Amino acid sequence: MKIIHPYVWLLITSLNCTSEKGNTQVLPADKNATAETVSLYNNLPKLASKGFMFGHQDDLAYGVEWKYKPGRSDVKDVTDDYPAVYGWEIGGIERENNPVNLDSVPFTKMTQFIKEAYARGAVITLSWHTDSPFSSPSGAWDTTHGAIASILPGAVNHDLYKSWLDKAANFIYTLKGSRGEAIPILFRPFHEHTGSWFWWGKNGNTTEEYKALWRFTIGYLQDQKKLHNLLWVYNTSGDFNSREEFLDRYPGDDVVDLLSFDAYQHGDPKTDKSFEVNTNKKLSIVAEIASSKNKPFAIGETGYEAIPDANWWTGTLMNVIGKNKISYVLLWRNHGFHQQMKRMHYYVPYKGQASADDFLKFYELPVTLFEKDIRDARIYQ
Ligand code: BMA
Repeated sequence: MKIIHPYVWLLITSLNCTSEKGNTQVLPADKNATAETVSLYNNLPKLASKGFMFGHQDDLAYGVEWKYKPGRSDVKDVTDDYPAVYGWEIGGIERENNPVNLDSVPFTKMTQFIKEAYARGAVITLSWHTDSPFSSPSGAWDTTHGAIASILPGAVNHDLYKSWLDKAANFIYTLKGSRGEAIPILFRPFHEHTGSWFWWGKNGNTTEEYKALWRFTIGYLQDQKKLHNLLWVYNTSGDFNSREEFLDRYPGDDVVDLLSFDAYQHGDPKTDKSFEVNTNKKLSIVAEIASSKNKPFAIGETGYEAIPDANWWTGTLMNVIGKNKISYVLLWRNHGFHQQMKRMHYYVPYKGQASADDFLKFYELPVTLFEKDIRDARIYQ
């Protein structure tokens, strides 16, 4: 038997806290996280030992052929069940008096959808395609270099950035459960940062600037805005090939709760297996890092636009995930026909869609967790 030195023992126990129920709980990055947030964080690995939660962006707001129909969801139309995870996007909240996000979803409706889903026991994650600080409202895709440097403390756009965080916090304050408790949120800001398509991306900013932005943001939202319901999701794009590359701009174990990356299927999976093989490899890299850091991990975004392959769910996505014990996989939004893109833009089947039967098979697999599978887990208690 290994003898543990008393000092090491003290260190181990001080990293954890003990709940009223006597269970040892792992604390998230926010040491003042609310009870529900701590419970969710501790339930993520428990759920991951059973399977992975299925998530969908904007699920309750619209589907391929509908908009704002109470209770409706393309996932539910096909499976008679709701997703276990809901992704919502707050891009646009930083604009002055702006009632809708960048995809025209009203923030008041978003609040309602989030409350509804939380009341049913689901998990909420938020992303933020924040405007560039240089020419608001220019969008997240203005990649003019030096954007991060311009919003760090002391820099020319710092007050502007703080005013954006104030607006985001005001929105997050509206997310309350029936007892007035703050709804826990998996917060995934500055996502796909290893790519070069967003202003916070790799090309236009140094590693140290990215880390400083992350650390300033978490500090401001926790200490100034008193938000204690956020779990912080670190997210890269799918372009890393090693532990070092994935962690290049990692801001630190003390400010990150979950690890994730985004990767999309392109090309025909029937003739080209590279997405499946490569994404599975990347997931294994992240799984190893997550295990060494004792943190849950996830696929932050994925999908095959318009899902032209009838077997993509069981034939490709299941192989991408493989044996990796991810917490969740989030499929991107079901916009329907996109006027600017001039093509269909959706990632989950609607009733009658080419991959709907396979999606049902995927749904029925014991490892895929939808709302009915997690309802009894009482993840917030
Ligand atoms: C992208 C597309 C865009 C959308 C953006 C933010 O992937 O879906 O149409 O504006 O995400 O949600």
